[in-house]
Order: sequence, then structure tokens, then C-alpha cells
Amino acid sequence: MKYLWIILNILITAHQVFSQAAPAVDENIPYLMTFGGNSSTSWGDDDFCQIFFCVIPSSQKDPVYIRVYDPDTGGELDELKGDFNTTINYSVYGGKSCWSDTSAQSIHPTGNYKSGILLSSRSFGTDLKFDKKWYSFGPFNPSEGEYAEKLGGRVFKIIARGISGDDGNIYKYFLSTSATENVPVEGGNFFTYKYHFRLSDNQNHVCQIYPYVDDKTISIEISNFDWDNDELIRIFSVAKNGLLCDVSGENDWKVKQFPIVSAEKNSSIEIQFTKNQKTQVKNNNVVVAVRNQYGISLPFFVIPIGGVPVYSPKIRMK
Ligand SMILES: [Ca+2]
Ligand SMILES: [Ca+2]
Ligand SMILES: [Ca+2]
Ligand SMILES: [Ca+2]
Repeated sequence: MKYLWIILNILITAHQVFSQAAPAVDENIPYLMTFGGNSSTSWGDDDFCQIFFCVIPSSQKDPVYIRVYDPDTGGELDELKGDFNTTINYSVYGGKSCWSDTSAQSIHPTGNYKSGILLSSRSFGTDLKFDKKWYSFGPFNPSEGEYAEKLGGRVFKIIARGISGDDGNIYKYFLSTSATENVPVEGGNFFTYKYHFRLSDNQNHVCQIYPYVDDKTISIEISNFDWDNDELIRIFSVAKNGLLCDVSGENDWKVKQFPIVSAEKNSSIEIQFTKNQKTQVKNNNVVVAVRNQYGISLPFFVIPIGGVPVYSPKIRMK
């Protein structure tokens, strides 16, 4: 039994080290989502802009690629309104302040959110060449990223922005050492301060994301946008066993505050999403952000820092 446990732990650790997709396998989120710049927010994207960062550990010396799956808007996966007429721009930034500029970490893409040095940029419309295919940005030398001591390496930023059109772009990322296939960067990770994603249509599907709570946090405010009629959003942590969030409806935000106890500091908490069991909600796009008591947004790491939280009944809420 003991050995089984050890083997299981090794497997889990190996899986975490070697999965560098955003969304990650363990989040169980099918795709990221960004709508064209002339879309209606009622389709589930509040600002037509998604900002992700990736961490390259200091041990990585060889170049890396940020790969995008289905970068175009058209074909099978993407969400059509009328005709496909949407253009999405992806831009990759490195250099000082690409991450540390507070505008880049804000949940509103305003001010200097394109901080840092622009390393690569490309726009995609409807392009069957890239439908259900990967496009690779790079190669990027890890030294081109911003050094972040507390993250243990260098950080790059990738912004997906809806320039024009009114359709929904479905896509995902992979951090790779190869331009032609997905070869993980050992110890790499993706994170964002505001998660725009597509839920599965499958009613049995459960997905989760993992904001990291630092030691200065005494309360968090969880915001969700355009949840429509799906089922539950719940919070799990060492001290929280499925606390319910207020859920948004059509084209609106719902915000709920939760206190943070000391055992939850410096750990990841889990926000879990479940589907409506009575009515199938299709093509549900949602946006989620978490802010602390100062209004500072907390990062969601696709591979949760410190691992997936496990509720301990001994740690009581005050
Ligand atoms: Ca359209
Ligand atoms: Ca497509
Ligand atoms: Ca797409
Ligand atoms: Ca929605």
C-alpha cells in the first residue's frame, strides 16, 4: 500500500512537471476563448482580450516556442455569428516589465498592458491552413524573458486580442522546446490574472482553476462573468470544502467575497465549475478573476503552485 502511494505520487509529480498546455490537462478546461473586437459581450467575453504569461525555469537554456492550437477563427471549433469575419492578433512580449508592470497584471486591458519588448506578432482571420493545427511563435531565447526571482525564472507574455469581427475564437497554448511538436519545457508553467475559457458541453464535465493566494491576502473576491444557466461554482482549499459562489447570468458579473485563513496563505485554492444537470448549456464561455482585499488580481497557474489543495476538516474557518 505504501509503495503504491509512493508510485502514485511520482506519477502525479511527473505529470505536473511534463504538462505545459494552457489550459492544463488537470484543469479539464477544453479551450481558451477570445472574441472578435466587434462582438457582443453577451456571448461570454467581457473585453475581447486574454493575457497569459509563461514561466521558463532558470534551468532552461535552449530556446522555447509558444505554440497556439487553432489560432484562426473559422472551421470546426470556432463560434460562428453570421459569417466568419473575425481577426485575432497574438503578440509575444519579453524584456523588463513585460510581467512586472502592474497594467499587465490588471484585469482590465488598459494603460501599458503591452509592456515590455514586442518579440513577435501575427494576426489570423479565417485560415483553413491553421484550422485544428498548431502555429509556433519563436524561437525565443529564455534570456529574452523578464527575470522574476520569485517565480524562479524568466517570464514571457502572450496577448490574444480580438481586433475585428464578431465571432468567438477557440484556441489553446503549449510551451514547447520544439517548433513542430509539443515537447514540454521541464518545470515551465502558464499563468493568467483573468481567465477567459470555454466550458465543455458535456453535462458530466467538471473543470477547475487554481488562483494562488500569497501571504498578504486576508480576503478574496471571486468574480465570474456570463455563467448563463450552468450549475455551480464552488471553492475548495485546505479550509474550504465546496463553498458556493454567487453565479452570474446573461452578460453580467457576480462577485463574492471570502475570508482567507492563515493555513490558506501561500497556497493554491481551487475554483470548481460543474454543468447544469437538467438542461444542457452549450458553448458556454465564461470569464473569472480573483482579487485580494487591495484589489490586486491573483494569478491562476495552470499547474497549481504547491499542488491541488486538499480540504482538511481540522482547519476551521474563523
Ligand atoms: Ca461573424
Ligand atoms: Ca478554427
Ligand atoms: Ca480558433
Ligand atoms: Ca456564457
